[in-house]
Amino acid sequence: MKLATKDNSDATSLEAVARSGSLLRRIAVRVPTYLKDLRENPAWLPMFILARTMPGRRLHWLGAERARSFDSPGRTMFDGTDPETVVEALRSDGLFSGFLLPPAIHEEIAAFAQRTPCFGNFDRRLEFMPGEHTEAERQFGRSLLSGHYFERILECPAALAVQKDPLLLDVARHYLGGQAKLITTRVWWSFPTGKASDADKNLASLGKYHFDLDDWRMLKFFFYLVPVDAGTGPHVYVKGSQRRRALRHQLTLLVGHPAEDVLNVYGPQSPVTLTGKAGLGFVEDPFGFHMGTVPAHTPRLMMEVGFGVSRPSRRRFHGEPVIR
Ligand SMILES: O=C(O)CCC(=O)C(=O)O
Repeated sequence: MKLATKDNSDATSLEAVARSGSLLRRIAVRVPTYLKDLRENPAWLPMFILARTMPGRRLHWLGAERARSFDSPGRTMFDGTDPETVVEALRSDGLFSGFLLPPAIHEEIAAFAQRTPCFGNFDRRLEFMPGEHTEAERQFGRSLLSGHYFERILECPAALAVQKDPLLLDVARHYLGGQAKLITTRVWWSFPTGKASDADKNLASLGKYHFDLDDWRMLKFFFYLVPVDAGTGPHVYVKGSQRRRALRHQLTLLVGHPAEDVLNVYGPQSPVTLTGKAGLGFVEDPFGFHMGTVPAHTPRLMMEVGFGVSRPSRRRFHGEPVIR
């Protein structure tokens, strides 16, 4: 019994050493990128250090501009969505789900995506037609977990119409403060693939709870462009984790945390798995824990429109058009 305890504790300490080794490795590989961020924009450093803490975030709010009152934001495609209700849900849960893209809009973006080559795993050398994913994996000799359109999506008028919809900016200004601005627009596929490495999954933000630390405050609007069920890699958001933040998730160097750790803190009921028909939209505060999941059987096509409050760092984004 004693031996068993010793064996267990040896195993536990070996595991702890391995974990700290991999933690150091994970931090070390990021150092060159951090230095690049710093050179590009010195204001990145205080954000990077302080925006993970609640006091730091509150401090930054002192410089926020007030948004104008909610009056009709202009012609929107989201008729019937009340921006005030959206902002209230964001404040309490970090998430609002229930936007609906008009069919003509999501069908046009999906048709554009079907006929346009995308880039696998954020790598411009891995260009393929989305309908030829299996052949492309064979041709490139590697798994292709994602397929991005990068700047090509700006050639799709329906995607531009979503990006420019005044309701999105209105919600962003009321949630993030008056200086909120559009930063990114991306459309991409997540593909079912049995062979993706952890590195590929991390790059694609799939399979691990994480929070985004690209700005002091951010909002991401997501829209499904195909029906998404449990097998299509639904997005998952941990409700309330943007607001009630455990100290160890503030004083942490890493943005990704194991599911067990996240659920222990925010509760097993806190994750919301977002499934729904093509056109479903939701908006989240990405400081809350969230992740995509790897599709089990059907590719997922999704659009993101992101807002922030600072000049975005080009490096932070994966090649999608950054709007300055
Ligand atoms: O693909 C997804 O659902 C996750 C995207 C994500 O985590 C992110 O944009 O930060």
